[in-house]
Amino acid sequence: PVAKATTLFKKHTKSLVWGMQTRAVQGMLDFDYVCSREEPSVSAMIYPFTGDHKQKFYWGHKEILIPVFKNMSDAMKKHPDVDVLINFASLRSAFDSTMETMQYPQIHTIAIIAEGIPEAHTRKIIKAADEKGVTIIGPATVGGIKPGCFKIGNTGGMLDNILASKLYRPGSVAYVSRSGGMSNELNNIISRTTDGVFEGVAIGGDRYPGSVFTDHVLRYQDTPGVKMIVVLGEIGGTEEYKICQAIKQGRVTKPVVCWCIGTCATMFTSEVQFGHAGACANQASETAVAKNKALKEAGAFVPRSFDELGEIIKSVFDDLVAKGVIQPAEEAPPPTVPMDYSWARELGLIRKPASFMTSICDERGQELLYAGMPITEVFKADIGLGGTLGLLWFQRRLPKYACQFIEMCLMVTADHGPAVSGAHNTIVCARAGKDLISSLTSGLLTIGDRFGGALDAAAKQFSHAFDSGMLPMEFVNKMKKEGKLIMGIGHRVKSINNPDMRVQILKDFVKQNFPSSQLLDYALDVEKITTSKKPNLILNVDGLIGVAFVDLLRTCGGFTRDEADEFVEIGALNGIFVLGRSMGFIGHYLDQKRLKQGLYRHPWDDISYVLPEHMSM
Ligand code: Q5B
Repeated sequence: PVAKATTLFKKHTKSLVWGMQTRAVQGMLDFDYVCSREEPSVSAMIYPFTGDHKQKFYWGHKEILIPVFKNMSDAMKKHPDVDVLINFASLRSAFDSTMETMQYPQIHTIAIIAEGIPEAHTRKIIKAADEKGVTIIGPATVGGIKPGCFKIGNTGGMLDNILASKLYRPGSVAYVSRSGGMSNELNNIISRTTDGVFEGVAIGGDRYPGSVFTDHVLRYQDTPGVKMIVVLGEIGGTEEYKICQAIKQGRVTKPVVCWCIGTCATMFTSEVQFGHAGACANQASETAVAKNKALKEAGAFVPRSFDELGEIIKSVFDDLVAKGVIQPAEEAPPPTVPMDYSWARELGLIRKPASFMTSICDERGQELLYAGMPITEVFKADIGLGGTLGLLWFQRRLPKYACQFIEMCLMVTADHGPAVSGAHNTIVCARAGKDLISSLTSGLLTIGDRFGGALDAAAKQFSHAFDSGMLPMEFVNKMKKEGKLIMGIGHRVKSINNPDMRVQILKDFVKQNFPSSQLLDYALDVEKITTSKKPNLILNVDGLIGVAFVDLLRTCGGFTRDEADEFVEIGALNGIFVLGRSMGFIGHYLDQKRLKQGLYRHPWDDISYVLPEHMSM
């Protein structure tokens, strides 16, 4: 087998990250920055599921781009200085990607994060790694950290934790543990009791970790900067006995503080399987109690319980300081890294006025809310399309008759044939080969004062005349005098002789169901006058909906007068025609496509060409 490196991470170590773990990469970059590294420790990411591209990250206050490669070979070729790979692949692909990584001799350390990799696969990885001289950290680990140099993925937690445990600069204590969570605890204990962590590795909780306690303890023994070693072992396996042996044989001479977790297992009458796959004593020698005893006998510093671990670490450290082995360095403050906006907000440290305000719909929670009403309730209460529109347009739970009226309005305005302006435009657009949305909007854009868009103006004109006490005749005369058309009056084809049944249906409903129809009655009186002049000057569908809606808003009990007026003012009522007629326009679009109608060209004989005579100058 090829010899493995003693030093896994240096101040200039560069890595590749396998997997789209942008948060972990940002965490590594922030760590690099507080460590005053000159360059980011992540050179590139590998993600086989997208094409080559770049991802944006922060380097301190600056934004930088890190390349993402689809193929590992491209990443390796472009970044020959990389010697570490952090493998975030899932348990299904971790084996293949790790084996692939080992084909590149530039890589000497691989951290495998995934849990649940089959033991047979891990053993193959270990065999290949031994042959190629690659150090494996993991699987089933958070990784490791070397203050001032390198952090594997999410090790050490968030930046505030890294700062609190002073992981931005090296101390004299190196540790190795199985658990990633407990390595955080060690970072904390060591930072409080000594000059800090030199390096820490969590080898992972599997029965067959890629590297074992002694691999790291021996590395630490051979690393001059490490002055004392902490090992946090646990129940299960016999690895800790190899440390005993190394101490007894004089291979390890630096003080070793060691504690095996899981001493409580002896209190159970049956065998206990702890959280890690390997944390189970299959024989007496694998118990934490037996291993702690052996370590103590071998000369390691072993506390009486985990609670005492910090005290023992401190006393060993103080002794080394007293002997002059350790000269604690002067503290220098780390560079500041700006806090992420979302995190600062979560901590309540900052506030910012929102750029957007909304009061109709909230999709953030477990359930979608329409004006405060959960979507399940919308269906339970069976409020229908009219009720839903009431919630989203008027933010009110409208009475049943109002919901019904809205639905009827949508139904009667849904279509009025292919000849009307909007449908015509939709058809011409569809026949020009355009898509549904273009064809629909081309139809919608014709809606205005003359066609389908007279609802709001009718509501305003009639209510203004009515509210100011004008008699219907006075209103008609005033409009005539001012040369203005009465909105909601008149129709191209409908007249008193050819009544519009849509208007009749809505009129009957209003009369039977609305608490009051004052404005409708007023409009009908106006209609009597206008139709006496010309039979087609009827109260048309726009006019009827316009005035009836004013009656509804004013008398249904859900709105103040100001609110009712505001809805008319801001153009809510034309929305009814727009929404209803969209159904018809879409129908016309689909119809034209289904009928495979070709490009429309208006016939010449239907166009009167009235150009001016050519005059020579
Ligand atoms: N005169 C609708 O005009 C139309 C008058 C009036 C006083 C009036 C016209 C108008 C107001 C806007 C309105 C919605 C353009 C209509 C709709 C949806 C639709 C459509 C469909 C569907 C029709 C002839 C004479 C003139 C005019 C006078 C006309 N309107 N006087 N107030 N409102 N109305 N729009 O037939 O003395 O001869 O010069 O603008 O409510 O769009 O199905 O087609 O569902 O799709 O072309 O129902 O009324 O009449 O303009 O030639 O006028 O009547 O001043 O008098 P016409 P014009 P004079 S519903």
